[in-house]
Amino acid sequence: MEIMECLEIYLDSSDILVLFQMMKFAWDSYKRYAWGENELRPLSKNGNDDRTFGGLKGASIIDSLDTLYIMGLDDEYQEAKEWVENNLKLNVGGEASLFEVNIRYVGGLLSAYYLTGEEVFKRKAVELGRKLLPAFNTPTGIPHGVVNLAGSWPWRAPGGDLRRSSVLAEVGTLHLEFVHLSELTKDSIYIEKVMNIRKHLNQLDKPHGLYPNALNPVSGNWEQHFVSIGALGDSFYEYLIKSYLMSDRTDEEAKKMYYDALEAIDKNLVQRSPGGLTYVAEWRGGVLDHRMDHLACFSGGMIGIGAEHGGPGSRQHQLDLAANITHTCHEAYRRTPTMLGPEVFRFDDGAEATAPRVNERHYLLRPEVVESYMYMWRLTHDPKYRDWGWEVLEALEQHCRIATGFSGVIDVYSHMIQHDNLQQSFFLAETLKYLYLLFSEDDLLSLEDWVFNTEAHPLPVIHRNCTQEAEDTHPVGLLARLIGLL
Ligand code: DMJ
Repeated sequence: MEIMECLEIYLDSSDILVLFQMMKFAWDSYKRYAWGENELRPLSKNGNDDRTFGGLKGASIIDSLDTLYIMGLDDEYQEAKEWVENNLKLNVGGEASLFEVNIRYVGGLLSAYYLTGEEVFKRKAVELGRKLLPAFNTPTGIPHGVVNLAGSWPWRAPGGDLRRSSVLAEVGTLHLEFVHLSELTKDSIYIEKVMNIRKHLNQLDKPHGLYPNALNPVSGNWEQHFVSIGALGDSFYEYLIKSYLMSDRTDEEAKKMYYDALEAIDKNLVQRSPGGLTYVAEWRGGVLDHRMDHLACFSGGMIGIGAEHGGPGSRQHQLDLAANITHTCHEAYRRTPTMLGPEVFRFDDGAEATAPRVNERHYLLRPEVVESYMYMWRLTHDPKYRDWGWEVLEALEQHCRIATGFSGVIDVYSHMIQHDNLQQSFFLAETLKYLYLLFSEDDLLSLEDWVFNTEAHPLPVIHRNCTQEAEDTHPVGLLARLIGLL
């Protein structure tokens, strides 16, 4: 079904209308106080000018394009599109996070292009993608975390210091977007860059089959043995299974790397608390740290979507694991008076999915828990996932909504709410989108036809029958060949 056809049906639902209004309120607030800036600071009523994006502006606009479009917020989508046409300047000269620019800007523009067919989004995505290539000019081709958008870039970090470590989640979260950049430009350079990273990671020795979170872009070796599916590791695993799914299930190498990694995680990191909660601990040189980041809660959904393809022997086990992790993340929310989850929750010294440390109690409007609810709902249709999503929606309205926008909160355990003064762009890209999809029909962005990048920007599955005509020259054929060669 066409997306716009779907909308007419879905807009009858009152759950959907609430989400529609929340998105409109977040958008209108950003527009009123921070238009063109990266993010809204709702308490101070101005824009957030952090340098993560190297001087690029309008992160909230790019991150919102597809959400506005699928929600049918037509006027707002038009405003966003016009801003991209007239104001998105890519000739900036700052140092940007390769990962953040890729997932938010390149991913957001690609997704907007695939949903709407508007050439401007494709043109900007490709232009920006090209500007990211100097990051790969290292002795190993493992990119730096930081790229100078002005152009040529040596492999030394700013100030001449060697930037020693590249981060697993950062180097491993380029694949989906880069495959599509090659697909659109018919230039294999993007695929070659990310296949080189994968090949390198695949052939490294791994302690107990686990991937450490940091590697050296000069030597290509692991920097230390810290393993986590939360911060620094998370979306590397996500992009393996999604690369397989986005390739119409032909990318066997990604598939194997994903299931091997998951097996090692299951064996070494997955734990059960005394109270019966399943969680994924972190691993520091062989010693377990019994904590989970909020970020790690995406893994319920990831393991869920992968369960189908891991073979009949593991399917039920992986579905149970996905459901159990999602349940634990719900508990982390349910055990706070605000019904919002903390940034880190622990399972030691008597803690059970709670945050004893004061500096780990914030909620930044993050999406990972509702992301897993959405996937688990689509996979099981168990109504509890919609109930849990509704709880989050109510908590957002009660505690995060202020007169001038949405804001994160500093302590989810306190009845005296203090706001952090930031409406993160991923709140519009991910949190509200996943909630909207949770309450929509399954064929709105069907999981058969779309994969979501790690910023929730949908990218189409590259169906095999679209690739057969010109297999020798077409980038997807080329991808297939590169995979075959490795
Ligand atoms: C988002 O930018 C992405 O989901 C990323 O993978 C992790 N962090 C934020 C949201 O929490």
